[in-house]
Amino acid sequence: MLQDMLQSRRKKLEASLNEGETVIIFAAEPINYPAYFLQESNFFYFTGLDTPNAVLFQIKYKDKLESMLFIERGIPEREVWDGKKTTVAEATRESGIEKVYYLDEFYDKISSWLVLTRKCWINLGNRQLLSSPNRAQMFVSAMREKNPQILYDDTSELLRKFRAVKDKWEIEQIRQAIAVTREGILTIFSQARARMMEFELEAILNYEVYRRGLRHFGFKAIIASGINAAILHYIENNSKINAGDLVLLDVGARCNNYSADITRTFPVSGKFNGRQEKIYSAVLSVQKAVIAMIKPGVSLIDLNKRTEELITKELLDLKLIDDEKDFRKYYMHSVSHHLGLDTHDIGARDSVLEKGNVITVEPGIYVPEERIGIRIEDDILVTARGCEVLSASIPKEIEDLEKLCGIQGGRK
Ligand SMILES: [Mn+2]
Repeated sequence: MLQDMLQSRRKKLEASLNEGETVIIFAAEPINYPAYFLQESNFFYFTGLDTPNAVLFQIKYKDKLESMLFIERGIPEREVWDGKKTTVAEATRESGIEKVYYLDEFYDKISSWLVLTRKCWINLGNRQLLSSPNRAQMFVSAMREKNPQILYDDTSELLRKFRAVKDKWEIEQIRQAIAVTREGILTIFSQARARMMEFELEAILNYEVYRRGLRHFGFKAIIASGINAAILHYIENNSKINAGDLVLLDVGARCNNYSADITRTFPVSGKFNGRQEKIYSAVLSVQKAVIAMIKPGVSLIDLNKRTEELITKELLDLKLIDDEKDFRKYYMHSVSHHLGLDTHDIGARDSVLEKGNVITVEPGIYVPEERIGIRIEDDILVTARGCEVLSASIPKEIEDLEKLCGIQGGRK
């Protein structure tokens, strides 16, 4: 099924390119070898391959997309140490690309095509002032002299509209990532106790995800208890959880490079106190109201505006602010982003929703002076007439959380 999808993605690319336009995508380099390799998202999108250091070259010529894939040549003496490289046969079979060559043939094979190229889309990425250039940037510098007629642009501009609409296979991967993340969250709900360290909950999450066959996460888990939950990007996860604290989990396993992104906030002792319950209910009702708005034609800007209005009203009711203008003091971020190969997936911040988009909805209220930070985040698929909450089976109602979480009094 992935092979069919890869084929149809390349067909769509073929239809959208002008004659003589070229797309060059460099795969990721194995920087943290051997600990962790994460493929470059655009490369994965068109090849389905986790092969490091490869290059995908595509050009539209005579109305047809020519695709060529370049991979590292396996050297037997090295493979004794590093393991086998992807072979030409494997790369062809998995990607469906027939023309697979070795990297040392790259310039020979592409030079005659580059003469025909006016415009080249390439994954340049960002150039940091002091860092060394990446392979795409080095390639462009080298080609400027040989083929000065070529105009270069970053692939993200071109591929935004492709990747924002998920195909069936992609939605399946996100569902699977969510299903596995759910198991981790439910186990944390049942095993978390006061006086545990936050990183113990991270260990539970890791174990539950690993043992279901997923090895990676979309991002470093945020496991934040009490006042730490009011620090938006708290990733230290190294505090002791106090009895009575709320614990915020912002977590997401990755399945075939597609990420889940879920936030739940729960009472470690198994019961919300009055104030926690009030603030939690406020966040939950805002979240539900915003999710109810989602359908094709609504923009992320609409969702943000509505969230701000609703949160402002809640903050006034909670007596946290007296002046509407002050809502930013307790709600500092935006409510939604696209989700996919990247946790913050490409897809413009002002994009108008269409069928097949997958986005998050994640309002929060953060009150450090009361040691409370609450965020609730679900992953949502935009459907023809509305939406489907992909993470709907992960509990977030107060009575469900109180049933599932903790035993009062802490660990024996
Ligand atoms: Mn998110």
